[in-house]
Amino acid sequence: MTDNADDFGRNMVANLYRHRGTTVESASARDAYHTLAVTIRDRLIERYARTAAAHYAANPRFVYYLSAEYLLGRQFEQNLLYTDTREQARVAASALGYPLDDLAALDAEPGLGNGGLGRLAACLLDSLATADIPAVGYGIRYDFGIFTQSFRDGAQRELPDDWSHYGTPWEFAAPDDRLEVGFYGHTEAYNGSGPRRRWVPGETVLGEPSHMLVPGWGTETVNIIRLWRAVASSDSFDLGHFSAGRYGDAVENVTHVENITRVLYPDDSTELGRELRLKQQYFLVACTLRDIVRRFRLRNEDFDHFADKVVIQLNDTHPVMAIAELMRLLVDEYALDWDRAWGITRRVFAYTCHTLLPEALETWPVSLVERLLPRHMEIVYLINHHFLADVERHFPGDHDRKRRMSLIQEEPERRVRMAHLAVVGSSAVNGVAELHSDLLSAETLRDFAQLWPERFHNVTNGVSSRRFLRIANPRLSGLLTERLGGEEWLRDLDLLADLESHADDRALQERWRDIKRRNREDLALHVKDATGVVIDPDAMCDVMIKRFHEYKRQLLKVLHIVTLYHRLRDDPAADVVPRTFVFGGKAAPGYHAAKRIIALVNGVGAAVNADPVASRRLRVAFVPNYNVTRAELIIPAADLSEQISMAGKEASGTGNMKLALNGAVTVGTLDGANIEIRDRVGDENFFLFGQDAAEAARTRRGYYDPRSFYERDPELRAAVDAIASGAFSGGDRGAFSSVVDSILYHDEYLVMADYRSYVDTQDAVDGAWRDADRWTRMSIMNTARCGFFSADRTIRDYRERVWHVDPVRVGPHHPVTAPD
Ligand code: RUG
Repeated sequence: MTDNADDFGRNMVANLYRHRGTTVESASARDAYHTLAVTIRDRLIERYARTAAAHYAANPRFVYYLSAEYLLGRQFEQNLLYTDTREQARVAASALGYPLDDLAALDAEPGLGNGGLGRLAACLLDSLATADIPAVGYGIRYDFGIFTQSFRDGAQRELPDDWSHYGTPWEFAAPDDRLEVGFYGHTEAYNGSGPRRRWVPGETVLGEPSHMLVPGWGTETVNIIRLWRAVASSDSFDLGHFSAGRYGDAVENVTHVENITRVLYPDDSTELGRELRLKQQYFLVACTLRDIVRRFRLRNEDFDHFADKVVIQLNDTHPVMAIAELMRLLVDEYALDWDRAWGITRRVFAYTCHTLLPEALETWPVSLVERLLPRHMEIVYLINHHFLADVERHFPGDHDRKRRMSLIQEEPERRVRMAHLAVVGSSAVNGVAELHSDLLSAETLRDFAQLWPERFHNVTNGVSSRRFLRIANPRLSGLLTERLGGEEWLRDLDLLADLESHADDRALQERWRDIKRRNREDLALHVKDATGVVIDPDAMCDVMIKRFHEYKRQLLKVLHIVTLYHRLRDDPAADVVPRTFVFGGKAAPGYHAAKRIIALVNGVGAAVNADPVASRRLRVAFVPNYNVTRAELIIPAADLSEQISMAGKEASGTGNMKLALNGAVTVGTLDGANIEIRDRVGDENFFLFGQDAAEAARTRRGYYDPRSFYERDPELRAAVDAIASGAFSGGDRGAFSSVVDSILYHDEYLVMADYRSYVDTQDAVDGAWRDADRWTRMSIMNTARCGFFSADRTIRDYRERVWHVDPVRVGPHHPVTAPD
């Protein structure tokens, strides 16, 4: 497709008529946005058609990535960049009377994800396409995604995130490809080619696919992400009830079905909520596997080649029922014998574990699985039977080991262990940072790593340099491109290392500082708009952006802020470096302890910001509704990156990588990928504090008395007492008593034990900040040495260690003839 401004403009006007049915004179901003997006999309669609044709011709092994969430971020800017049409789009937008940036701001961020897991999935899809790997991402098209966060009296409020209220130009629905998914019912024996069993579902719903395009950068490849939505068949609507005026009853069935894909991670604190979650997981898996088998059969017949053409990457435990579902398809529907089906299944799947928290390794009550998915329960039992026989062969008589490894937990309630099913049914298992993978093998999945050491790998996470540097931080990327002599670094992030030898260059340092300052100015405008808080763009921008969870220790950060506040209150001339503390993050709706911490951050922020003395140096801004769009604003402005989880708890982190790449210096524990960041940037460019994983584990195992730290450390005591006294809750002493009690008497995440080390390290941060040249050098070194954390490298690791797939290059003139 030719791409001069005239062609682009003509194409856009034609699209305005065709897609919006309106004219240039009367086009609203939304008409203009939509039309522009469609015009950009036209460039991608043509590449996608060529990609599909190339894939069809090559019949390669595909990576199918299964994930409950994708945090894609806005598509508009990215697609402009990946089609290289920014200038044409700018001209065309102004011909319709709108500045391009105003239209870009109308682009809605798809609410399909939640946190690091979902954003990682999006980064990996981007890098897969960039590496020309044939791949499809499969997920759920949630109506409302996670939730929109706002604050009322400092407390989190959750509102539905109606992200596709106006429709989205990036999505193609395919109602013709709907398929049926069963639930409940029973299984029965019957005579096919010999005695067989089959499932007779008690309820069926329709899964409707849509897809979005996933272009690669600097290549012709455009892959897709295919998303499933539950839709009710027309006979679900009860006209009889409706005619009788019982409107609620009339749509009850429709609602029941469509609730399956209403929200991401429905609250699972009730029986019904848990059932809905499992339903959702199976819905994704059932639709996806049918689609994968369909795609395989476009070019292949014999299932013995299935694993040569298919690798299915399970992103955490949410899609793990896929293992039982593939066995059901192969054995029950395609009549393969069990051993042959199992051999294929095991070769096809690979599993990424993203956690060390026992509560995040899902288990489902056997009674629930039996009721909702009766045939799958039988299949899980059979897999378990064969597996335990295998364990017995390797470890004869070791009953305790069999109990530990079984797919079924017996006590206190019989439950299916999804992580065990994932390991047993996969050819590869990986953790997401070195420490994490080591701890998985040594502790969480030790029995499995002893049985099958060859299955266990590490693949350290990575992030998209295109989104988090090039798009998010145009000033810094402009400088990098200029210094590195072109944009090749966007494909090979290791090239950033060339900056290292210029880290002391005065002119570079000046520009570096200027860019940070201007990014802080931009952030200040946004913060003022979003929170009303005025921040000083010269103050150090100290950033903690991540989900709220006790193990991540936002509470430790709060104690530090209160300590600085007290120092200034006690001595207005105290030597405290001006800082803006920027927070962003949501807490799960049912996670009350995390929600109290959110309220505390807001309470402390209100007190600090209102204090005439403290607010001259310190400001606290909690940006509501943290998402990819907000991340793209905050990260480029950050000077200090808070990565302060209790060591041994954070699997990897990816915000730590994005921040370091943008020149923020980390203050952190030896947890997750912080360790690898520190190894690369150097000890002198990283602020380390606190207990490491082994020490933390020892502290937790031994006699730990958090109160003794409180009693010994006057600053800590003052901070805790202030919280307990109601100083940050309008005098209400009860408001944060649960928070205070938890750290004084349990302190599961060693906030008290690490406080002194943290505060002293923060004093050292102040010292480094005062020496502007030293700080700038540290900042440059962080960017220069973090090329390893590119998601492109992560994809290379997956290819070599897990997937064994080859790229397929898409030519500029590939014939466009293939179905998909
Ligand atoms: O908490 C982890 C992060 O440490 C990690 O960086 C990210 C991507 O690997 O996944 C996060 N995660 C883990 N999100 N949900 C889970 C639950 O298993």
